[in-house]
Amino acid sequence: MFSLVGIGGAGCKIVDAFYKKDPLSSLFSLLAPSKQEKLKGVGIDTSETISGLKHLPVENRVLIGRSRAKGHGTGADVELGRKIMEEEIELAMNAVRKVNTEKPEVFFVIAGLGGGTGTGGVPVIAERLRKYYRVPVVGIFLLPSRGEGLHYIKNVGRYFHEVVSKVDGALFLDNNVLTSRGEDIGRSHATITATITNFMSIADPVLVAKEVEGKKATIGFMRIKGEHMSLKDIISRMLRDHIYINLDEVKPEKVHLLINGDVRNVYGEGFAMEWVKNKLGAEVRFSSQEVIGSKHLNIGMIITGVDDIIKSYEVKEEKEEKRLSPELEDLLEDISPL
Ligand SMILES: Nc1nc2c(ncn2[C@@H]2O[C@H](COP(=O)(O)OP(=O)(O)OP(=O)(O)O)[C@@H](O)[C@H]2O)c(=O)[nH]1
Ligand SMILES: [Mg+2]
Repeated sequence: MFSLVGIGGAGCKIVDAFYKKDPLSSLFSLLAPSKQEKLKGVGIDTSETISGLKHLPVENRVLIGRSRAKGHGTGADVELGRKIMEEEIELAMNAVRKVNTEKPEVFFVIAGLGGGTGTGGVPVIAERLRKYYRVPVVGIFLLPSRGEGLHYIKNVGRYFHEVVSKVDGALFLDNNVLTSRGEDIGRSHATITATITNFMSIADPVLVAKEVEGKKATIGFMRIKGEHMSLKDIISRMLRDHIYINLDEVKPEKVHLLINGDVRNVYGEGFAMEWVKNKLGAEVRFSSQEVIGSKHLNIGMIITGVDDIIKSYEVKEEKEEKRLSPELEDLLEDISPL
């Protein structure tokens, strides 16, 4: 069993999406307890937009920083986001404790990096969750599109290492991958949110936590018709269309493919392993869950060792103040203030 904690606008929207009832799962709920019943999620934000969420039960939402942020968010002020979370950590933790009547095996803390509430709040709450529950806390972090402005990018560069240091493993999905292909930011948000909820619907959370322990990673998901298909074709399609970090910037160490469906239709394991080794320099592992007769294959991927994504955020700090020439400095020293 896993539990979700969403922080800031992005984190809350994604937790909300987990609670969306899809018609198929409510059909299955006649046979098995519905996914929603087992789902444990809390959304924490400094913005009133939290009251506009569609699916997350109201008692699972926490508005923090009423007096400092006045319900308008922090305006990408990370130090303010941190301060608010520190001041109201008990309010946030109480909501988490109330929702999690049983101790979960893994926590997923979800936030967009670059804004103030998520970037400032994650280190504070992740640390508390780890201490209190003593289970792995995995981060799911969304990265900003370049079009959102330099301030967001700088915030990522500045706070990246701190945020990552407070979780047991971190998954990154970058909005910039989709916007640089011409998608608008709204579509990018929707696609990445669906990737996360779909991936989690087929992945074992304990396995994910083990796989990414101490690492930086990304995830992908796709659903294809379950016709005869080579593993190499599946992997190359996934890498081309459904992975949301720039693979040219990183040196992955391992690719783990999770296949759920009628796996008798899939072939070519050895060739696929060779192909990935040559293309990415990464090892490949496969796990499958056989669902005989299923018309679709649900495919998930975990790519670990994407540490270099931070490199493109390491923007130089403000240019050093221009030094005055020594002659001018002497001259200024001579002019005594009035
Ligand atoms: N993938 C995805 N990214 C999102 C979504 N919503 C926001 N983001 C991204 O998350 C980053 C941070 O934005 P927010 O979550 O709105 O920021 P915040 O944590 O609320 O911080 P403040 O509003 O500044 O206090 C931005 O780069 C957004 O593009 C979403 O639904 N999906
Ligand atoms: Mg916000």
